[in-house]
Amino acid sequence: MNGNKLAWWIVGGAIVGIVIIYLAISGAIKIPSGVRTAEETGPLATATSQGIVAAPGLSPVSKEGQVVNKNTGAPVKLDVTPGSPDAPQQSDPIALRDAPTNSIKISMSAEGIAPSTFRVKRGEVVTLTLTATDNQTHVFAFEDSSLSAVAVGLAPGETRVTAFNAPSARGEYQFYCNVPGHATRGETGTMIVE
Ligand SMILES: [Cu+2]
Repeated sequence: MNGNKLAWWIVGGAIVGIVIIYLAISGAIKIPSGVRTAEETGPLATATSQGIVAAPGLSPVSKEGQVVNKNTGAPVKLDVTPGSPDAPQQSDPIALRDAPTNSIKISMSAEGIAPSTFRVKRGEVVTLTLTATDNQTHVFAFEDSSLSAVAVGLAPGETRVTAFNAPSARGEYQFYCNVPGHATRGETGTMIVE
C-alpha cells in the first residue's frame, strides 16, 4: 500500500509540474523578466543634463565636467564611426536604478522613443541613459553625420549610458532607432540644442 501511495504522489507531482510549466509558457503565469518599464522608473520628463558621470565602460568626463574624453585624455570625436577608437564609448549594461542621476533617461520600445524630445545647452556634456523597455533589440543613433559616433545598441531589457558634448550650434538634431523598420514605425525623436 505504501509503495502505491508513493507512486501516486510522484505521478501527481509530475502532473502539477507539467501544468505549471504549460501555464508559464502559455503566458497565463507572468514570470518577472527583470525588464523595468518606464512606469516603474518614474516619469520620463523632458530634462537637461550636465556634469561628471561615472558608469563602467563609459568614456571619462574631464575633471571640470566639461569635455568627454578618451581614456588617453584627448577629447572624443563625434563625426567618426561608432565604436571606433576616437568615438565615445557607451557604458557596459547597468541596472536602471544605477543610472547617473543627472542623465536624461530615455526608453526605447516598439511604442517609440520616450521622451521623444529633450533640450540641451550648446557644448554641454549630455548624458543619456537608454533602456530597451520591451523584448526587442534597439539602436539609438543620430541622423546628422556630426553626431554619427553617438550610437548605442541595446539588447532586450538592457540599459546603457553614453555621454558626449552637445553641438556648439543651436538647432534640432533628429535621432532614431537604427534597427530596420523601427524608425518607420515611429521610433524617432529630436534633441533641441539651445
Ligand atoms: Cu528600435
